[in-house]
Amino acid sequence: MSDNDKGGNGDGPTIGVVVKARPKTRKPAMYKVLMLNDDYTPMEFVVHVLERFFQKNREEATRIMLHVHRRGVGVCGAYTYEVAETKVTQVMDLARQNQHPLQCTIEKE
Ligand code: TYC
Repeated sequence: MSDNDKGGNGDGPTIGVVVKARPKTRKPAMYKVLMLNDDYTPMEFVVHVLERFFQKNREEATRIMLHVHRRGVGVCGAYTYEVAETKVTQVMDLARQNQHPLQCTIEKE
């Protein structure tokens, strides 16, 4: 008897289907919200945005703002798509209301 017909009924090999165990809940894809540097938006406005929309304390908000100021781009946080999209809209709306050119964008993790 070969390995493929153990437990068969004699009419041929017993075919096994390999099923990969997979939990029902899958981790959602995460998206980074990136902040971009510009020459005009005041540093304190960027810190305010990071505190208000990204739940950063003053120290962390200042660290991220300075990183963006020096490097050109930085990560504000990572969220599910809808949350990330909402944060981008909130930041851009507040920036526009205050006539600052601040830009942010989304990148899939
Ligand atoms: N570069 C700006 C300035 O010198 C500050 C700034 C930081 C602007 C981060 C945007 O995402 C930004 N006033």
